Amino acid sequence: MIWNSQDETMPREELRKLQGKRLKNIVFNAYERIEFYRNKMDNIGVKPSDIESIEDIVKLPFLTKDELREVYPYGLLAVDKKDIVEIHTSSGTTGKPVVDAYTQRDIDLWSEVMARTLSMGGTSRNDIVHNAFGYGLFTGGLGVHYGARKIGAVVLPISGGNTKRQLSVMKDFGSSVLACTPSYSLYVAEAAKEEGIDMASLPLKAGFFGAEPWSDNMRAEIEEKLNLKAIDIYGLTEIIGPGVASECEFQNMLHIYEDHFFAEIVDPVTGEQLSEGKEGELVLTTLTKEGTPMIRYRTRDVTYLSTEKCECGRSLVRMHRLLGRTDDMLIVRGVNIFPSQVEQVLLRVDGIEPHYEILVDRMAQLDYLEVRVEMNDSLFSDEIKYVEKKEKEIEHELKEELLISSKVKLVEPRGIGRSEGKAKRIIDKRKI
Ligand code: DLL
Repeated sequence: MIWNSQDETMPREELRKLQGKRLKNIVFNAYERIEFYRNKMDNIGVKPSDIESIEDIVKLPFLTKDELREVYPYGLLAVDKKDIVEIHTSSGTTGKPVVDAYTQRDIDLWSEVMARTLSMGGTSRNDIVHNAFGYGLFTGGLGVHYGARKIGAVVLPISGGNTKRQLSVMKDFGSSVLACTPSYSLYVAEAAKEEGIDMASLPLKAGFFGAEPWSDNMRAEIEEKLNLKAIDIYGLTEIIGPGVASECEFQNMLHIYEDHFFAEIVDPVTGEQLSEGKEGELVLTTLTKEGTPMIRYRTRDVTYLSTEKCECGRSLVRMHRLLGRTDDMLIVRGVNIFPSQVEQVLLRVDGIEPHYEILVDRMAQLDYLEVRVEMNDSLFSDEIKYVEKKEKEIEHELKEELLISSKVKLVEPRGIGRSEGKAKRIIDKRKI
């Protein structure tokens, strides 16, 4: 189901022209109204008049998360404070939070791109959207809320937490669409099992999951346990929140709403723009946002792009589901490791649940890597020698994938803490 056929299927040449026009406009405004951007452009001798088309974007300087922190909280406002109607921030666990300040038109844009997103999984005004993303400064809750309202569906603004209540609300009101983090959806399925509720008896048909890394194997598990079609949705606070990109019903890479958010892939070290299909860091530019425009923002998310035509008929470029982050890459004994690689391996193994933690420490000058994974009930009730055999088997599989050895510890069912929001998977004790 295509929400906005005209914009989502626009011929690519026309789209490039529109992007160029919008870029020119946003750069002009940012230069005029935001001292921070003016200084950055002056420093490298670029003027707004140097920007004629979307190809000229490479002339502009990058914007990094550290710079956003320097201008916290209001340094990137392009409008008067009185024109701002809502503010969201990231959780800021690693420093000052990043800020997104929206004008009414930005909220309208957010509603539009989220209506597109929810439509991709077939949401219509006949649906009941069970929104278990957190409401608050985090963008997940309100982003999905605005999209569902725009479509005219019913929203259940339940937010995260209180999992038993989630289940009774789902049952009583007949939730047909679920939105939450992928890890929380599995937690809900697990709670349903404990409560003796058969998920297949509920009317859920689609789920929109994002805000944290997950994999195709995890998708298969979610689809099976929750009996729904699982759609990957991507976004970040700095750009707008969720509603930057989403999979369509073909579940084959995420369409970026590039009439509003221009995407580039760059080499994370040299910053050089990479061609289609090459893996690198995603850089995003907001082409229409008024409150806090972002120009060439380095997301630190790693992916690649494809303009190959999708079966759904949209002409929008697609990005592969995230392959990792330039900053959550762990370097253990000199080898680069992404948590997604560990997850891929774990999801292939029987007898365990997809709840895990990766612990890195340094012992006697040597990096030590430990992966803790939960057993399922049946492995847990097996003899200890089977458990040990399983640990060895996973250690072997991990070594094949990561090329370094690790210690695997199987823990009891529900032995790993659950999160109602984003799961925290890495404990790196070396930094403390
Ligand atoms: O997580 C926005 C969001 C809410 C997206 C709800 C999807 C659904 P932040 O808290 O600013 O915003 O975190 C953004 O989360 O740079 C990615 O590293 C990661 N992320 C977001 N979506 C996905 C996804 C929201 N589908 C950061 N897959 C991003 C993997 C994701 N990682």
